[in-house]
Amino acid sequence: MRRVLLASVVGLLSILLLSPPASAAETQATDPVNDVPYDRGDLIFYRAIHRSANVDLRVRTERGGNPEMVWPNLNTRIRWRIDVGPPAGPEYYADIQIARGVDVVMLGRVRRVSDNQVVCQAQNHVSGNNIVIQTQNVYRFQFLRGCIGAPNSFRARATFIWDNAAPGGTTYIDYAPNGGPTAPITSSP
Ligand SMILES: [Ca+2]
Repeated sequence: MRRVLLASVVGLLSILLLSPPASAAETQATDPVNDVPYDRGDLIFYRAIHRSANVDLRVRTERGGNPEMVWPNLNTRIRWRIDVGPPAGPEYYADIQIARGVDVVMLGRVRRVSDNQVVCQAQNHVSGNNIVIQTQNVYRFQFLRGCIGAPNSFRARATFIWDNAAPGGTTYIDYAPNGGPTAPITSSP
C-alpha cells in the first residue's frame, strides 16, 4: 500500500516538474491583401509564438488549400527567417513546402543557414514533437526550441515564395512584416 502511494506521489511530482510554465511571448499582425498576384501566395496575417517548450509559427493566406493539392511546384514555400542573434540576418529557416516521393507530402523543415542542413523536420498528418498543419487558409509549423538552438529570444519574418513555374521563372515573394523582422520575441523562463 505504501509503495503504491509513493509511486503515485512520484508520478504527480514528475507531472508537475515536466509541465511547462504557462508563459509565452508572441507577435502577430496583419499583412496587406493583394500585394502579390497569387491569392494562395498572399500572406494576410502572421503570428509567431515563443513558448518555453517550442516555437509555433502561423500564417494565413488570402486563399487557402492543401499544399499537396494546390501548390504548383517544389520551389513554392512558406519560409520563416529566424534571427537568433548577431550577426544581422537569419541563422535558421523554417520552411513549409511539398516534397515528392511515393506521394506528394507537405513537410516542415528547419534549416541551419550556415550549412543549409535540415536540423528538424515534420510531416503532414504525422504527430510528434514537431508538427506541420494546414487548415483552410492557416499554415502552421511548430517545433522544439532546440531546433533553433533554444535562444532566449528571436526575431522572425514570414515570406511566401510563390514560383509560378512560368518560362523565365517568375517568383513572387510576400513579406510579413513588410518592413523587416519582428522585434525580439522573448520567452519567459
Ligand atoms: Ca500580403
